[in-house]
Amino acid sequence: MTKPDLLMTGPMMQTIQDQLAQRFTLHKLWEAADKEALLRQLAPSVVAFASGSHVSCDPALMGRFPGLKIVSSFGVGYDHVDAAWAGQNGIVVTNTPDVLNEEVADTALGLLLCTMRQFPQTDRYLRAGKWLEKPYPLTGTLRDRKVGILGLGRIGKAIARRLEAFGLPVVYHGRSAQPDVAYRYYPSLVEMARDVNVLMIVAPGGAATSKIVNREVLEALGPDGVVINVGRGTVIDEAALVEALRKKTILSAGLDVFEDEPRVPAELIAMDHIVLFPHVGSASVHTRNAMAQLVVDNLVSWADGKGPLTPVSETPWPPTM
Ligand code: NAP
Ligand code: 8YV
Repeated sequence: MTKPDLLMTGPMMQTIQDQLAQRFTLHKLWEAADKEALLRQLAPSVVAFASGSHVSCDPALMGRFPGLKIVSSFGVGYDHVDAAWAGQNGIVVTNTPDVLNEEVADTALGLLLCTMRQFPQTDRYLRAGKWLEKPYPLTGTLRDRKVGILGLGRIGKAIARRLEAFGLPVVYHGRSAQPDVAYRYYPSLVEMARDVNVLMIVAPGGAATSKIVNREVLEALGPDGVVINVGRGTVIDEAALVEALRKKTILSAGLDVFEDEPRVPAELIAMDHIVLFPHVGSASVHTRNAMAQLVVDNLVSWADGKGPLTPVSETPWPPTM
């Protein structure tokens, strides 16, 4: 039996490559000396993509493959894939939801604790021999904090459960209230920011959320306010955040995601009162393996005629159109 042609748009975990090579004829775009020639050669035959966030799956790329039927993307966020266009063109897009909820929620709480209690800075202080001179200065605290979650979805709820265990009140903002959720809902992000002193961002990227955490929201958060972002860098107006941190109109920030990764603004890197992680929310061996398996399982289930396992909302399965 001939194997269907699959294009891998950029390097992916070895286990994904090994498993997919058993079921598909795997073409690795990043290894091609002449990428344009490979794209031209494969245009008539490719039916599937496996994709990370390194290459944008836009209409210009997907549109070159008239037989393309599925894009299996690594990660729960899929802002690098034009899923609306895919849906309109009979292509199903899959992501890797749920298997990373607890890991990313752990990271969010770790980042919040590091930011409030300055743990990375205390480590640097000890290693620099400064403890021999005097104790580390007293820090801020999680006590008396109220957390507003922007994006109370799968990961947001896992974060909220942890915050409850820490004894912190939780409220949330999204496009709509969730009837089965007991936390207070704010239809207005600015109003929520005014009522909390931690803004926990775990909303997706893309046009609808671009820079929604803007100067007005940061001003509403106020001088005791802390921003934690494990969603997408594009959700924050990064220039406004830098200005707020520089002018101390907010207290601090803990950031796992940035507007133009892996480039991080020099102004942020120079600030010692904030905490920066290199997008490690889901980055444990355990969780990355689970995500990898879901990328493979989606493609294999689809190729077996059983349908994709986790299609995104823009491309429901079976297709409705
Ligand atoms: P999810 O279950 O779809 O939750 C997303 C939440 O965002 C929903 O509650 C949704 O509420 C809200 N939302 C969506 N669009 C919005 C908008 N325009 N304005 C305000 N709220 C909006 O997704 P998830 O699985 O929790 O993942 C969330 C995001 O986390 C991912 O998309 C990804 O960007 C990020 N992430 C980051 C890492 C990392 O390593 N740092 C790892 C995994 C995921 P409504 O529908 O009510 O608006
Ligand atoms: C991954 C993520 O680090 O799932 C997501 O949306 O942001 C992370 O889990 C990312 O997808 C890997 O590129």
